[in-house]
Amino acid sequence: GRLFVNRVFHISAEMMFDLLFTDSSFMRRFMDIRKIIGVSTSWQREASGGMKRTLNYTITINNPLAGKFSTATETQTLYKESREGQYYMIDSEVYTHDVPYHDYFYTQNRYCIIRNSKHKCRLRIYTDVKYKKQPWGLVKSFITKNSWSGLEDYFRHLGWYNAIYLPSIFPLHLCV
Ligand code: YK8
Repeated sequence: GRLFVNRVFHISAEMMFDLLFTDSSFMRRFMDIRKIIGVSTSWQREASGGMKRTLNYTITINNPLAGKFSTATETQTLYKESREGQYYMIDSEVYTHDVPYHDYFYTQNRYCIIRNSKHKCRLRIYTDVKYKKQPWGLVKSFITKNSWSGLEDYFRHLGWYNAIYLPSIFPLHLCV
């Protein structure tokens, strides 16, 4: 996997969670710009003690090897070890249904939000491309390469948009 974001932001951990994982105006505007259109369910408590929500959306793709759009399903799990205002760990699995070889792979993103002080938190986003069935070696490297480039673009944009949208949360430092 890869660590795409590892930064300190000048907002509380709780606010970072709200920005990224609720139907916030931040996320709505970001998805507008990325041309991601969809619906999400609200967080539901699980028997295991964690929380879950599902997002269904259509993404606009600018990879010439794929179609212009794909539907996607994202399942987010907020771990029960999370502590409000202190520490949040969210795993998200993203299935893109209409891209070549879509039945072979999905993407797993892990978001960690860690409180630094009252008005500071660290955001870490770790991503991995997972295989449901083992493709031919060449196909596998093709999928991996194309997924990384799309993901890198998305998360770089998310980090920058975050900084621009709220100047007060400009990243204090970048330490990847
Ligand atoms: C979520 C991973 C792969 C996919 C894409 C697939 C091309 C396949 C090409 C063939 C287009 C918002 C991505 C990047 C689309 C966007 C997905 C996003 C960014 C020839 C092999 C959507 C996070 C996320 C996870 C997976 C990303 C897809 O919040 O390259």
